[in-house]
Amino acid sequence: MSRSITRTLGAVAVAAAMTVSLAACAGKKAPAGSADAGGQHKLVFGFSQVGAESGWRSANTKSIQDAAKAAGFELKFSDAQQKQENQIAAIRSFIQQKVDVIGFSPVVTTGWDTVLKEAKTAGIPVILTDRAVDTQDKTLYKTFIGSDFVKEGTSAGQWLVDTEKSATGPVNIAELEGTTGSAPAIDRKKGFEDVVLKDPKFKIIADQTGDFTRAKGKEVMEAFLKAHKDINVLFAHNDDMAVGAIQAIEEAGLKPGKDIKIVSIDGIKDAFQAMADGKIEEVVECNPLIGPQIMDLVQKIHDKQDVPDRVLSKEGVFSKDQAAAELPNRQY
Ligand code: GZL
Repeated sequence: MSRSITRTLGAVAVAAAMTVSLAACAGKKAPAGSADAGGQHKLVFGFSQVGAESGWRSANTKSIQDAAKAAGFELKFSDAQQKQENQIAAIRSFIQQKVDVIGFSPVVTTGWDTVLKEAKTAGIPVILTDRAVDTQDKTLYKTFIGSDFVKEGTSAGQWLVDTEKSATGPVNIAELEGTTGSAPAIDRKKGFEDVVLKDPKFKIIADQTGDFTRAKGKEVMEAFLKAHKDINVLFAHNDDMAVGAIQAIEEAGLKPGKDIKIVSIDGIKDAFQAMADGKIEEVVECNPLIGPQIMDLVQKIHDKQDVPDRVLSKEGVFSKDQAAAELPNRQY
């Protein structure tokens, strides 16, 4: 066979091989994970967590990690240290690694469309957990599993209205808000204030973010107490800030539960202990233990099954007279 024909056939063979491999790359993404014992591709789930700012968050992280292991998924986990830029970088890394499904709890509600469009273009489905995003394009994620934060705020507000129904007022309220721009901070504030501020005897005289942490909650409460000698009630958007505030109240020589009544949200063990000690009056539960439900949704999404647009977490409301009995049951 002439040299020129051999060369031509060789070039055609190489081109054909390239086309197949490119088609393989373009059509079916190479899976990111390893195979399991049976040689099956392990589902790879990339998850970007807000951070480790509170007892709630630590319990949520453990629930996700334990549930991913139980489901036999390969979990690529990233802690964003409460910075949106770190979450965006993590999601881009998951896209580069061609994970099967991406999940994240968005630290704030805005600024996600660009990176979520990149995930959609890469053909990687996204699940929102715990907190929502503010987007017009609902095709950017498959489902959102988390609490109804407005309802949590309403529950806290209704407790205060019921507790103070015979008071003529003024009832002066200090509000320790969660992370500025986060769904729980926005919605808990809305739910609480929509109920409470209907009655002019209730006045919010101090209102600032404590970023959901104990340290910041204590620091801001110290400032509140320096500026105001007439605080009657503290509404804390989470228990960690409430526990920090209790330290500030006691260091100021005041009695939490007597001089300042506290209502908080999450339901961590330390808050139940504070209720049992008479320092917190009411805790609205916010359930972090949603790992198993998340993995069930991840599997369904991966298998191209339909999933609900919205999955609500189940949770309750507890008052201090229930605390001692409930404390042994608390899982976080
Ligand atoms: C609520 C969650 C909040 C908790 C805080 O679902 O996003 O973030 O209330 C946590 O404890 O920091």
